[in-house]
Amino acid sequence: MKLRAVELRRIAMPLVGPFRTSFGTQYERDILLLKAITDEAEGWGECVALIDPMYSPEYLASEIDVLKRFFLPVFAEGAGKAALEQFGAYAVADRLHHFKGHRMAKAALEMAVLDAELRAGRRSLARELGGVHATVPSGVSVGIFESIPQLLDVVGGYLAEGYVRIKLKIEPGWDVEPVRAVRETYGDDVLLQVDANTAYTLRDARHLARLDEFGLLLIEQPMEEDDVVGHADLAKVVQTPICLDESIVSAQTAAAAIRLGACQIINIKPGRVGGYLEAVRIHDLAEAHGLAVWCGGMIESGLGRAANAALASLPGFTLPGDISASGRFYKVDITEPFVLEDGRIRVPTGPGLGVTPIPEVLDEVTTSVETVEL
Ligand code: OSB
Ligand code: MG
Repeated sequence: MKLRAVELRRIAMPLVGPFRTSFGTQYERDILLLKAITDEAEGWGECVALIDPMYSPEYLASEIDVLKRFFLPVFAEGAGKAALEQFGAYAVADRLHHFKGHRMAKAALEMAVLDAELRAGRRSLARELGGVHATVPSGVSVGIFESIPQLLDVVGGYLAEGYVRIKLKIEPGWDVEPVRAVRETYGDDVLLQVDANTAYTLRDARHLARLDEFGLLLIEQPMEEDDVVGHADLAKVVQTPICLDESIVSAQTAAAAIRLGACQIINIKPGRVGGYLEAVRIHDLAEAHGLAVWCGGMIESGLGRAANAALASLPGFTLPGDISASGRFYKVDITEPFVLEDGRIRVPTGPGLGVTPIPEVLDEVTTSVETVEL
């Protein structure tokens, strides 16, 4: 396959409501989409970087810059171009490995090339990655609210919609009481977990152990991303299984975290780890070690949501992911919306991602487009 050009498109989509986490509040999602234009087909990539470097060091403008300045030129000529022609999507991570970080940009480019290749070969992403399920269970991530009654209302609404797992965002001052309230109101059968997005330190270990009585599935990334050893220490104090998100940026960091006993569960986000192909490696590694994994979310549009559903259909994804219906975040999605069916999301079966942006909707949310010829 010959990569002729890559279109970089920024879109802005309003969220149905503010989404507050321990690192900030989002009202709108600004997303970079890549379209790989090849001699055989076009493919879509979605960059999950947020507008600010608050979740990870990456941010949208940095990813656009690194793509244009360093990554795309690699495939314009010489060995990079030849590798891409011979190995397709597998060449992307390999030829970009010597550039540090910016995994979300690498992942987006790999996703676009992979989608183009699969569309050309009429193979689905789920089939390509090793998926085995036609649908995946759908969990929902619930932000921090001003009051517990407000939170209970929102959680009740999601349960009524059929979500099979609730994840509560927590931070110091919003942890034990909201969890207790949800348990007391909705019962012990609700699959419930929490996500701190690095808001605590090891000094909070005793406090976090107070969550043990609520039978949570897991506590996600309680401490800083670099504090892998701290998570191993925390695991000795709290009974709730520890799940890492921000700390796991590659199969190598996953292997280290597993060896140290820093986590019993891994949240796999393809963007954070440099792409869907690396995500599969982490899935395989975790499976070999007997760890459960689940697919995280980055408030994706229908494109990223489609790819995440494909990934989550692999056999080691034994916990419900943050793959909610499009309507959880967006009134209008740029693709056919993903909907809940009995608490599950259908894995697309068409070529590549199996979904395509609806041109009129895409145009409406687009804030800029530029094309880099290769
Ligand atoms: O930590 O999982 C997270 C959204 C943005 C950045 C980080 C996270 C999240 C979520 C939302 O929790 C997950 C989703 O897309 O449903
Ligand atoms: Mg998280």
